[in-house]
Amino acid sequence: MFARVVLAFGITLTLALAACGGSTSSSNSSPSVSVGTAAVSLGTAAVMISATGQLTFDPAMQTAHVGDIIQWTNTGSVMHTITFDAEPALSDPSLQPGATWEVKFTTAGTYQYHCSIHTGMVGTIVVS
Ligand SMILES: [Cu+2]
Repeated sequence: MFARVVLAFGITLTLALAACGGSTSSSNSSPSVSVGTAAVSLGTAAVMISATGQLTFDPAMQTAHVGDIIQWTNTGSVMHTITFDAEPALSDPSLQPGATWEVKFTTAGTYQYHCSIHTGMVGTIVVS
């Protein structure tokens, strides 16, 4: 229970800081790492995944090809994150309801991710 309270406070603080900076969201960054790039918009999505109000990624297991734009949409009413286990720089720390986030992998591999807010909300992208 204590951990949940701390987590909620941390989210509130993050949102407040984003507002002070004149930025609507930390999602405005466009991180790029050796295996891929991420941004709010990279182009037309080839693969779509929903971050749902049922606290799932749908589909949880998704295949894609190198160079495909993968788009997550928050279709629920609570904030989620898209946090890559091994590539945290590609992550979206605050996917607001209705918002989207895109990632394009330039390297084949299996990329596991989760929502750092909701325990058990996990997904996998297999890029070939
Ligand atoms: Cu979530």
